[in-house]
Amino acid sequence: MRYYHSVCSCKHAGAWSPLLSLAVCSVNLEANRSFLTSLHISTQKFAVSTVPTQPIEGQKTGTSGLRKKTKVFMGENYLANWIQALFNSLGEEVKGKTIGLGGDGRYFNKEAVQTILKIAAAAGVKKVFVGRDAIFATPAMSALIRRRSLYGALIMSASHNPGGPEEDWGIKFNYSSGEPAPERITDAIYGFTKNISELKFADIPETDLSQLGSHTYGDFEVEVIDPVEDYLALLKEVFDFDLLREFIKRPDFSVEFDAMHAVTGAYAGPILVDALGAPGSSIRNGTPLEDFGGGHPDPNLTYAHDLVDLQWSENAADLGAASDGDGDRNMILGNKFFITPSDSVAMIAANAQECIPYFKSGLKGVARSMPTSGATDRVAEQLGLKCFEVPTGWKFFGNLMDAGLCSICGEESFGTGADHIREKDGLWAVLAWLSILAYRNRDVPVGGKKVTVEDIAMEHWAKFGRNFFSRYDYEGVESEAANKMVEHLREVMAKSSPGTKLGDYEVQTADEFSYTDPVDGSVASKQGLRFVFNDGSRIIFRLSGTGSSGATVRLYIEQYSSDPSTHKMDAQEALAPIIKLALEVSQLTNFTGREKPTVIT
Ligand SMILES: *[C@@H]1O[C@H](CO)[C@@H](O)[C@H](O)[C@H]1NC(C)=O
Ligand SMILES: *[C@@H]1O[C@H](CO)[C@@H](O)[C@H](O)[C@H]1NC(C)=O
Ligand SMILES: *[C@@H]1O[C@H](CO)[C@@H](O)[C@H](O)[C@H]1NC(C)=O
Ligand SMILES: *[C@H]1O[C@H](CO)[C@@H](O)[C@H](O)[C@H]1NC(C)=O
Repeated sequence: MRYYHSVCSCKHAGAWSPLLSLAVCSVNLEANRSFLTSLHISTQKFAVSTVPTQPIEGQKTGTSGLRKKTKVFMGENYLANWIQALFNSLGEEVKGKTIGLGGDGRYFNKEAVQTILKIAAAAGVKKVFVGRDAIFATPAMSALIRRRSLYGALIMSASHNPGGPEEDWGIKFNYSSGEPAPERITDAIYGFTKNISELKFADIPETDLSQLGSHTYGDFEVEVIDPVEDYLALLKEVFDFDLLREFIKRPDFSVEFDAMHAVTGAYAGPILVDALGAPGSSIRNGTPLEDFGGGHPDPNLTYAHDLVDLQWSENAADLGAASDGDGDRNMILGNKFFITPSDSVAMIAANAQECIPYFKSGLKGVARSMPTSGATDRVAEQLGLKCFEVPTGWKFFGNLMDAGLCSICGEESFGTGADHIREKDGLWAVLAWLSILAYRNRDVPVGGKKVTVEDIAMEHWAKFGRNFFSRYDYEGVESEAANKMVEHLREVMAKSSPGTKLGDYEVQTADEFSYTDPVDGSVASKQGLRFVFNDGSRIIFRLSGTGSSGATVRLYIEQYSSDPSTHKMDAQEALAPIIKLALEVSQLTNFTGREKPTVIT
């Protein structure tokens, strides 16, 4: 149920105190009067309080917004300063516009909404769509922006970082109109945080976020909406819900989705259970909690251990899946079987045209981030599609999609997506896998021999070859040591012309990855050091976060094999020779003193 453009919101004010509703109504009556007397639409404003403030250090904003400890954000004016700086930098342009607002359900989101609404109203925003209970998954917000042509949206999330008063909080602004470039916006926000002197708050009451409905305060409107509705409508356009429903209700099929007490808990029920008919018991940790139940909502083999334990037990579901804090990433498991994110994007791409109605006229192209395995390239080659290799960061995919060059894309870091939106999309990936299973099993009678996740992977590898892949992270390496290792690698690369032998491998290219965006011509350089070998194997090094707390060295290793007799091998076993080579070539242990990685994915 939704109420559009209500003039007086008294009738939706049931949950407010009588005093508050009265205040709202009087504002609205005044709004009407001014409409009648001046014959101008929306000239009447609510009162605006100006509160002096001072710049606060450390509000440097990146393309993914601002992320700090929750306590820091809760400090006096900290959030308000940043929000004010954002609206200052948007200036006149944001006046009269509609934006979206929501988050991943973490602690402090609901409080933050009230502050943001007051500053947005004072800045001249016309309308804000807020998710009920301040909930909005990142991909669902992208869907909302596109379906309702919003000016932009604010998303409150610190992705997979833990939530709670002692943990993390974050906010980012997604600017949809594309101009000026996001970097220019983020620089401007930062600039304003450094010279900010006053905050402007509209004197409007707190909005009840627990009820759907529209609230009008003068010429400002807040509409509390169902955060699932637009997103679900979009998914229904992408997937064959009838096929999925028929499949899910089979007594010999089971799916298990772990929402990790994060935002997809609010989506899994309406989508998997209500719309697709999965039993309620197939969703675990399905209630979004402000502290994610004390967990780390990161869908990987370590943190989704509940699900992993289940999938390696006698009670394993046919498809096991998990999503992260804000709903943009995913992990896919079969019965005692892990689909690497690199394989997932390749397998979805290979099956998309047949199994997913949205792609029925074929794919426009595919893309992967540079460190992601080349499995997708093999699919593209056989299907005659263009495959783009881009730096890490979703905006590179977004550009390709806006230009109509890419339909499906993915990253090794558990991000998979398509051009129905401009973010990675966790539940989309789950429905994509369900679609493949449903389609492949459409003629298998109940009780017959089902095509499993593992079968799909084995068939895929038989057809395209297998790109064994693993990532080694060395966290907290001394920055200087890491830099020296990179210098050393650059020297090795300089000597590794095509045809050079490194151990048993013959170099095809050894370079530092640089990318020229085919759409806007921008250049991203120094995106990682790569050794690509003639047999399709690769060794890649990337360095991140060289700061006081040290750097993280990421080593990505990939071994290609077209020989089906190897395809059942354990990845670490298959990769052992090339890992050994990578460590020799880089002298990693010598430089960093590390015998073992901190994490192996
Ligand atoms: C504050 O910083 C912004 C962004 O750098 C700049 O555009 C603006 O002119 C500055 N305002 C004042 C009063 O210095
Ligand atoms: C690595 O250690 C070995 C043995 O200590 C030494 O001979 C070699 O020079 C070192 N290499 C580098 C690059 O530091
Ligand atoms: C899983 O995610 C956590 C939290 O982001 C990370 O610290 C850990 O290294 C990851 N583990 C694996 C196996 O990727
Ligand atoms: C914001 O979202 C829109 C719609 O999904 C997308 O087109 C745009 O690229 C996004 N912008 C950024 C900076 O993420």
